[in-house]
Amino acid sequence: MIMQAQFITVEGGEGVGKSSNIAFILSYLKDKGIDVVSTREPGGTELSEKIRDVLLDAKNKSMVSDTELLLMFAARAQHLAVLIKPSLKKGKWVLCDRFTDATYAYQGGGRGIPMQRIAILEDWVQGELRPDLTILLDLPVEIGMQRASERSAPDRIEQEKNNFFEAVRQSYLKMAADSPQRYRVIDASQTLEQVQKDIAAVLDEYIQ
Ligand code: Z5A
Repeated sequence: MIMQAQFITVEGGEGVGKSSNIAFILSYLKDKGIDVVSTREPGGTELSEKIRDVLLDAKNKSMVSDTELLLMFAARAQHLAVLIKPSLKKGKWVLCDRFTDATYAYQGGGRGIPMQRIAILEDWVQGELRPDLTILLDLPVEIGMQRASERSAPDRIEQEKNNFFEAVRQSYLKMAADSPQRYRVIDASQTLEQVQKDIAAVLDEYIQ
C-alpha cells in the first residue's frame, strides 16, 4: 500500500464522465481506508470558485486567450495555497477534477497559446508539484458533446466548435503518450459500469 499522500487528477474533454467517475473514485478510495479530499479546477476554494464563474460566464465573450490563461493560473495559485498543498502536507490524498493538463489541452491545444508559456506559469505557480497519477477519460468529441448537451446550457468554453475540442483531445492523447508513467487512458465510450471497472483496476494496481 502506498503510504505517502498522492495527488490524483482526472482529465478529459466535454462530457467524458469526469463528474460521474470522480464520485466513484472518491468512494473507492475511502472504502480502502484512504483519507481523500475531492476538489476541482477551475475552483476548489471560495476565491477560485469566483474566478471560475468569471471564466465560464457565457456573457464574457470579449475575454482574450491570455486573460483566460492567467485567470486559470490565478485560480490555481489560490487552490494550491489554500487546499491542495495543506491537504497533501497533512497526509490526505487529493483527487482533482482537472488540473494543469487541462490548461495545456484547452489554452495550449485549443486556443493555440505556445506550450512553453504555459510551462513557465506551471513552474512559477506549482514549483515542483505535479500530479502523481492522471486518469484520462478519452472519448470521441461528437459523443462527448452529445452527452454534455443533454445536461445543461453550454458555458463560455463549451460554446467552442468541434475542431477546438478535437485539438483538446489530441493534446491530451499526446501528453498521455509522452508521460506513460503518470497517465492511464480509459476508453470512456464504454458503459459507465465498464469504465468504472477499468478505473478500479488502475487504482488497485496503483494502491498495491
Ligand atoms: N478548463 C480550461 O480551459 N483550462 C483549465 O486549466 C481548466 C479547465 C482547469 C470547466 O471544466 C471548463 O474549464 C472546461 C475546461 C475548462 N470547459 N469546457 N468546456 P469542468 O470540468 O467543470 O466542465 P466540463 O468539462 O464541461 O465537464 P462536464 O461537461 O461537466 O463533463 P463531465 O463531468 O466529464 O461529464 P459528466 O457530467 O460526468 O457526464 C456527462 C453526461 O454523460 C451525464 O449525463 C452522465 O450521466 C453521462 N455519462 C457519463 N458517463 C457515461 C457513460 N460511460 N455512458 C453513457 N453516459 C455517460
